Amino acid sequence: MLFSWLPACFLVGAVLAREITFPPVAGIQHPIVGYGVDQDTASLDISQLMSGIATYANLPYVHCLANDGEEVEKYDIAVMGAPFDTGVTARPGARFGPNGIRQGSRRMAPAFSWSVYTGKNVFLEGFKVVDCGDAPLTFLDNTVALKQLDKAHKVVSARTANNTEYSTPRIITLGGDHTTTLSALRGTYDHWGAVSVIHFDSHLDTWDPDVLGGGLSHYAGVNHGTFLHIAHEEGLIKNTSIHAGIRAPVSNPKYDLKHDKACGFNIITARELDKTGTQGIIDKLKERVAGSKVYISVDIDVLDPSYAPATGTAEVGGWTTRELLTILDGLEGIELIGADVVEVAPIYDNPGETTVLAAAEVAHSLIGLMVEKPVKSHG
Ligand SMILES: [Mn+2]
Repeated sequence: MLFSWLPACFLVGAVLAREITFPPVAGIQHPIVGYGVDQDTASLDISQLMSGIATYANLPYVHCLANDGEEVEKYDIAVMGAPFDTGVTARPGARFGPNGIRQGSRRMAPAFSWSVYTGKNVFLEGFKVVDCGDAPLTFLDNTVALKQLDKAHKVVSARTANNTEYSTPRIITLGGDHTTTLSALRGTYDHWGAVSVIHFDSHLDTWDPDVLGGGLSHYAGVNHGTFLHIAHEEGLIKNTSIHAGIRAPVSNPKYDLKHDKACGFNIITARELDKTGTQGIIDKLKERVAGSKVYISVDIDVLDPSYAPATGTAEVGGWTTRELLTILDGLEGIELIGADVVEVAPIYDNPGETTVLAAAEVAHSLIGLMVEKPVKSHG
């Protein structure tokens, strides 16, 4: 009885298979799924997700770095790659991070992004999110490369946003090694002044350049372990900043920790999560940055190497991807003016793409925080 309908089913299938009607070429080779979907009736041909050029989450590509005078499509949140990895102290390879993260996001698209947790679709909340491609950075001279990245941030954030009420676009940078955050903070300073940084990382990254590399030359002192010291020195960040997920050893317990505090940071260690749960971490982060504008930097090495093996300076004993996403989403309501996910070096990933999938979802969470709380710039 149970199987009596099966032959009929096969018959229908066979007939349908003979009557395939191909869609027009534009339908087969749809460049980007992007926007233009009707929120109520949005349907998606999922075969389109893997076609065309890979942008982050199949978002439209916009030439945000076009020359003066060229017309540029407007946007509110810009995803921009920073292919730079010559400021690392361990494994290189993060210059391929931006495209790795895009690859990790190929199954994401505005038409397929309603959250089962919130019921919302962050891409369809009135703020236009686009992919600007990568900033052009030389790999032959770090000083020049970082100046190029400074400029890219200034150009992309200086355009008038698509939303009429909130006129300054916000940027999510796909790293790149962690040095790239320095350029992002120089960019946000122009529009929002000094900000609190929530820094997800296994390492402090506030090392004094005289201790980490700078003894050799000034050039060597600007690297992925010192950029927060430099950001503090340049007055870009507030003394209400905080690290989360710290577990890597320090070289001098007295000096390094005192110096970290002087740079404006409190520390949440990785194991604190075992005691307080994710909500305890969320509460502590929110309390620390209350009343200030916030920049979130996510070094993917905050995750345990079992969840993110493809990174420059892996440290065991970290958080799970679910824990990190719960904490990020729990920060809803903060005034997020810029963010990044960095230190993704795809060459060390596994065939399951564990790291780039995690990084893509981290960026998705960061976009969600931006959309939930629009922020007006001061000029
Ligand atoms: Mn870092």
